[in-house]
Amino acid sequence: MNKSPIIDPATDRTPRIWDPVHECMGREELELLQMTRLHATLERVYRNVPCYRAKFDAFGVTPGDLHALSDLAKFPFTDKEDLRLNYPYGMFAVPLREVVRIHSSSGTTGKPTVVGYTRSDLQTWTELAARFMTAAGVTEDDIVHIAFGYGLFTGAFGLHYGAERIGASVIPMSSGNTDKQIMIMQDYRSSALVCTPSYALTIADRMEKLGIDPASLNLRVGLFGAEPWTQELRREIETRLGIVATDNYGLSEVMGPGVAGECLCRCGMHIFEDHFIPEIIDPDSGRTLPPGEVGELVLTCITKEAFPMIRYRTRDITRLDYAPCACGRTQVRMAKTMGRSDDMLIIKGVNVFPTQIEEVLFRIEGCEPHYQLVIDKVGAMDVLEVQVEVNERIFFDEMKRQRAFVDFVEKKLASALGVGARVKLVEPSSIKRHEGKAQRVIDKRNPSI
Ligand code: DLL
Repeated sequence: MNKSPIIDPATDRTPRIWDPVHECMGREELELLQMTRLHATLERVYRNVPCYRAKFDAFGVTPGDLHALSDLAKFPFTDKEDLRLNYPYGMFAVPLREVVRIHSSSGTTGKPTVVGYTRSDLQTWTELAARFMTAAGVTEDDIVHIAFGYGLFTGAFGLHYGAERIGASVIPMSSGNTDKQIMIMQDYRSSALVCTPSYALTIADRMEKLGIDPASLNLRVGLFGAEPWTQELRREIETRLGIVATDNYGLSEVMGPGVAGECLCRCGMHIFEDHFIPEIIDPDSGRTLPPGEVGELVLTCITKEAFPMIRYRTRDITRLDYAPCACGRTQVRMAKTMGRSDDMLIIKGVNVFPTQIEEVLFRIEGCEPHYQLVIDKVGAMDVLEVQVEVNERIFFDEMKRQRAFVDFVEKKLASALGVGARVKLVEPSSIKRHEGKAQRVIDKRNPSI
């Protein structure tokens, strides 16, 4: 069944496909399956979740109006506000008695989002995590080091059960204490590292400081996700840790990790369309955009029992690619996210994503991959300051050379962003490091962010 022509560079083997029946399904057959599952889900939420019934009624639609997949666009969106209004359990589609696990998402403001899983939901989640981890090259021979925090966050548990399902040996390390992480990696011969890409970089920095050669470790692959990161950061991590770095995507409201993941072609993350229907919309008008356009990802769960989201607005900006993938999987690929529509900075009327800044900084020799953005107002004018660490070689004593370097970086940023930014060079290791998701933006115009 495995038609994959590619070779895992880390193991020199042809990678497996965990569930070829579903991952390599023809589009027609997949759409039939989606239609059946979608119809059943709409019926169930209309019957069991008062919020969905009220929203569908207000829109003048019922599950009976679904005659084709394109009819999904007739149904209303769901967003964080619906979850907030129905906090904590109001959106559950089964009685609490049937819920066996509760997680919650790290909200930036207000109450967190509460999500639940039935026993069957947990099985699905485990299978999907096994799918994307297998796609990244993880096998039963791996020692999977999980450096996500265990707790309400879905990251650690999601990948933990996926790795066990594959038959790998799992180290439930949790987050923090970087020196201990490194010691365990050395002593237990960890081969797969699971964390945020920014924490992988923190580990690489610390190893460098401690004089530990990554080649002396057994690490070969990284499974990184939970925050936006660029191809430039991927290359940096790969070079510094000597691994293949893969991306995986998910969100608590929809499942946690296991919504989408990269295969070793690393040209986008396959969305598991037999469980989630993706759409791309214009975030301002809500209009559905044609395939290939950049916009906000909207996801509909079609197999979840406890907490099925219908047309959930993820706020993540990406594009979908339906072209065949060399790995043999047929499921659509989503591009690395550019950021979130609500993380998008509007500087003097120009839309700027932090990842655009990261791309520029990473290409400049001398800039370290640690930066922070501070936005403020001077009078009525927005001012964006990019604080970036520079390596010791470049932290010139000579003012003139330092000024020339700052001018150079400012010019590069202005041409990439279409708006000016002030650059402030800061000393190595002076920007705060994060063990989980990095927080790179300080917006002084809006103190709640
Ligand atoms: O971050 C789930 C997860 C855990 C995914 C571990 C992957 C690995 P939340 O805390 O609810 O859930 O945050 C979800 O994180 O809407 C995106 O904005 C962002 N995000 C998650 N994965 C990626 C990724 C988990 N690979 C929010 N690239 C999402 C970019 C990501 N952003």
